[in-house]
Amino acid sequence: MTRPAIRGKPVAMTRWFLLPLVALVAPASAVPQAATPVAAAAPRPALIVPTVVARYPHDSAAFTEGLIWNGGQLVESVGLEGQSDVRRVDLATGKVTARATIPAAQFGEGLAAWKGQLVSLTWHDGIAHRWSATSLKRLGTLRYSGEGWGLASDATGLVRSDGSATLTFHDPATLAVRRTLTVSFAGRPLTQLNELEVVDGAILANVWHQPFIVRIDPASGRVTGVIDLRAIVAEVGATDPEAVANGIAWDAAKRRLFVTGKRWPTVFEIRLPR
Ligand SMILES: [Ca+2]
Repeated sequence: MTRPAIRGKPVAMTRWFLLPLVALVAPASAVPQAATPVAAAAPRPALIVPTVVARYPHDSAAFTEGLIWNGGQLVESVGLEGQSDVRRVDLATGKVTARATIPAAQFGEGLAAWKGQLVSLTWHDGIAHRWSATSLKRLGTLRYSGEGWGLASDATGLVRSDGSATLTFHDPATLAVRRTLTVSFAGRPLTQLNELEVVDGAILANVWHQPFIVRIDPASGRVTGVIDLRAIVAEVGATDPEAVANGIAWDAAKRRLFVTGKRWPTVFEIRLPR
C-alpha cells in the first residue's frame, strides 16, 4: 500500500505508531496530508508491546463477544443467532464447565460481572440477561437503548460499547444511563470500540477489525495507549476476516491479562511492560 504522509512527511516503517494509528482513525486514502490543528495538538498515545507468558486452549468454534475472569475461571459470551451462549470455561483445559443458552433469535454480545451476577448484552434486541455467576441460572432481563457490543464493570457500575466512539455508563441494577463518554484518539473520535475490560481504573477496548486494544482514560475519553496484538494475531493466522481479537479478561487477584478472539484456538496470557 502507499504510505500515507503525516504533517507532510513520509511515514517511515520504523515509526511504529503512524501506520497502525492512522489505520485506526481513518482509511489511509482519507488521511489528510497535513494534520489538523486538533490532531497536531493532541498527545500521541503510547505503543504497548505485550509479552506472551502462557497459552491456553480455546474453543475454535466460539464466536467470542465477551470475556471475563470470575470465580477462578474464564466466563465467555459467544455470539451469532442460534449459537449464542454464556459459558464458564476452565482455563487450563478450555473445557466448558457450565453453559446457559441465549434465545435463538438473539445475538449474544458483551459480558460483565456485578456482585455475584453476570450481565450479558444482545446486539440488536436491547435485552440484557442477568445470570447467577456461579450456576449461570437465568435471573431475569433488563432493557437498554441502542446496540450492545462490549460490556465491562468497574467499581461503580457497568460500561457499554455500541460500535461507535461513545461509551455509555449504566447503573448496574437497572441499566439506567448515568453518563456517556466520547473516546478520542489523537484528537479524533475513535469508533468501532468493541470488547471491554477495566484494568487498574483504565478501560481497555478491542477495536473491531484491528489488531489493537486501546487504553482509555475514563474521565477524558482520551486513548492513552495502544496494546499491539499484531504478533499474536499473526500467530493465530486466521483466514476468516471476522476472526478478530475480541476477548479481554483481567484476573485482578493474580494480575493476569488474557486475550483471545473469535474462533481463535488459543487464549493468550499477556504481560504489559511497566
Ligand atoms: Ca472483557
